[in-house]
Amino acid sequence: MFFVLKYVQSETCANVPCLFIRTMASGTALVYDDEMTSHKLLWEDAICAIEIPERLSSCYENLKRYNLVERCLSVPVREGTEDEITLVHSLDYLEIVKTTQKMNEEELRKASANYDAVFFHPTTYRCAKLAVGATLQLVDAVMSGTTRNGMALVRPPGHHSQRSAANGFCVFNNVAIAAKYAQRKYGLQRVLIVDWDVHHGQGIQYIFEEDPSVLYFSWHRFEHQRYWPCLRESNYDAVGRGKGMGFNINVPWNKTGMKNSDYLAVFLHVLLPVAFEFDPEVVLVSAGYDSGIGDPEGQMSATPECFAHLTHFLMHLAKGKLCVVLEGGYHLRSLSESVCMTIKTLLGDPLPSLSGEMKPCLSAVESIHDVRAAHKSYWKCLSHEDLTPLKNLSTKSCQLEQGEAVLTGAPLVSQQEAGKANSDEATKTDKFLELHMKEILTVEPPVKTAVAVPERNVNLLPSSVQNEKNEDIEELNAIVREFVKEEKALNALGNMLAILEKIVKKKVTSGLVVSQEASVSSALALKHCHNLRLQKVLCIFIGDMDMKIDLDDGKVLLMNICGKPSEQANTKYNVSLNWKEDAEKSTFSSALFGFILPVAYSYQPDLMVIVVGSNQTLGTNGISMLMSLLQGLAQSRILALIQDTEVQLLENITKPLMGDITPGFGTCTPALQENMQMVKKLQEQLQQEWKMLQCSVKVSLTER
Ligand code: X5A
Ligand code: ZN
Repeated sequence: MFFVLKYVQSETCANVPCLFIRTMASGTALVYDDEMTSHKLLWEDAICAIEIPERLSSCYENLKRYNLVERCLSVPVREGTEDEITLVHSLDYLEIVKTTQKMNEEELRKASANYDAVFFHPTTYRCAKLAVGATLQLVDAVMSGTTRNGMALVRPPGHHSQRSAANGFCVFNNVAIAAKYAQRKYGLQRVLIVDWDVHHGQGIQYIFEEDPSVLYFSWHRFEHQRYWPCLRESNYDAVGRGKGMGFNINVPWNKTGMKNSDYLAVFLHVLLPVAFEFDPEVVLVSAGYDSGIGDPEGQMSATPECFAHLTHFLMHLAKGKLCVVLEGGYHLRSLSESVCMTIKTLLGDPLPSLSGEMKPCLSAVESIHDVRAAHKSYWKCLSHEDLTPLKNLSTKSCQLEQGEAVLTGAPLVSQQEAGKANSDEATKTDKFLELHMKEILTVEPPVKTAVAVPERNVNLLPSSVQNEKNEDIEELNAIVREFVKEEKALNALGNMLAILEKIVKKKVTSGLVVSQEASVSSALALKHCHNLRLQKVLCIFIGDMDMKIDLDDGKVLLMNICGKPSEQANTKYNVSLNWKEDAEKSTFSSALFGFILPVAYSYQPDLMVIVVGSNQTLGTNGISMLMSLLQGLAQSRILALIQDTEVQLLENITKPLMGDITPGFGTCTPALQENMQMVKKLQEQLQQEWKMLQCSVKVSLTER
């Protein structure tokens, strides 16, 4: 038999035997200890009342409910040492925190009042040391290769605390200490910190402002400096200082209600291009979930699966070395569901589709525009843009007017009324989330890849796999017979349809087929998608291909990535991306983040068909990157069709399909002017059709 039908089993799925041995670091660490719930507020304080012990315990309970705890490697906490804490904090400050252990309530109140939005409890010092130690245990598990990634659930949080000050519920700066620790212990040159908490981690900014070895990214509710902590230096023009210029990225939100597409737009158009150019050796996340829906502080609208997508993107940096550390998050249900989505993604489960309209709001696009303008001279991936900030900051009235009230998120009504409104709001979100999670967490297939490759190419697959009995494909062969006459193609195409049906029926997640004539196979595959009533299929052709596709308006979106320019004009559902081969090889990220992913996320396909033909111009790196990042769409349902002349690419395609993190993409910088111009032109042409392309205000202001 010429073709072999196999299953390749990804190992991270529970209760399913694993058919091959992974050679790379794998697994997800979970660092948690309920001792960190002992730190609590002992007196009345409206501001601090939300930072409660249940924040931690409810996350852990929910992880147990989803059977996620048993799938993680449980890593014990420890105390951070004085040497570790003083990597960031002054000895004087450490001594002050130490003294709170022996204080009575009166003294604790006084000590707390020295800082903005902070409370001390007799166990605070112990818990804060555990929070530091838990974070460092996670860094060790990941950097030593014990696990690929992981999450630390800690209290108190850290990102607001400064060299000599507690601030905003934070005592020791867990993530900042982790960055310094990773650099010292593992000799790292480049650390990326992503702060998706809804507040600005000004503590982290201050600590690394002049340090180009730590890239700090934060988005935060800002409202033209009216939102806490109301700092001038939280705006987009704070880009770092001295040698650190360009290594501090602030994305201010000037409106509340930011939703999935706004967060996604910032990742695609700001963070990811820069992060892939920076090429970190580890990624630390200041993971606050007060940026999620229902949070009384954040007032934003991102739903739990949004955090799955954010996590997924970051998993492709630093060879997958990703340490997620809890910061804020005050709506218990929203917090705990979002934490579960984060950990499911770290474990390698397919992602639920991102819900909501895929169109960033004008205010978000303005922020993105401003940040890109502020950073264009520091990052090659932004340098081609002709951007200037929208408003002249020096004349902009972003300082508070005299006597103007500071908005804290609570409306200007009595405390009692506000409390009632808040709890009504919270209950509404509870109900919404109960339904929403049922909707997005439909039963998933075990993460499996079905493979049909010629026997002689089996050795090109990443690991030894077990043969499976061939399916009875007579019925499918009948369909094939209508399509092609040659008997010799019959079994190959029948096998392909068998795999396609398995994907659609959710028996497997993805499939890989080597084909003697990829263009014929893809035409048949798309025809069969139509038979199977699939609503939206994203089809990406890579390389020279003679396409034989009927475009059934809207049901197929065709992207053709080829070296030679096509004569055909671009339309909404048929786009040619003329990509010139580049000696540098690591340049495809600009097309990926600037065009392919924004369009793909705007379309929201049910299935993806990726066809690789001859003379592809992306390079192996480009193909790996594309395959990896497309996993976030269509719940990872991908059928990959490879022309048999291109089997040398098998490994680069199969590994991402199985959720393996490729051994690093290297620093991704745009080189060819032609390619950059082409991406820009396509953005301009299609940003009214595919709204996730919008990242500057020039065009959108007049045409929205
Ligand atoms: C870690 C965190 C928020 C403090 C808010 C004070 N802190 N108004 O989310
Ligand atoms: Zn926060």
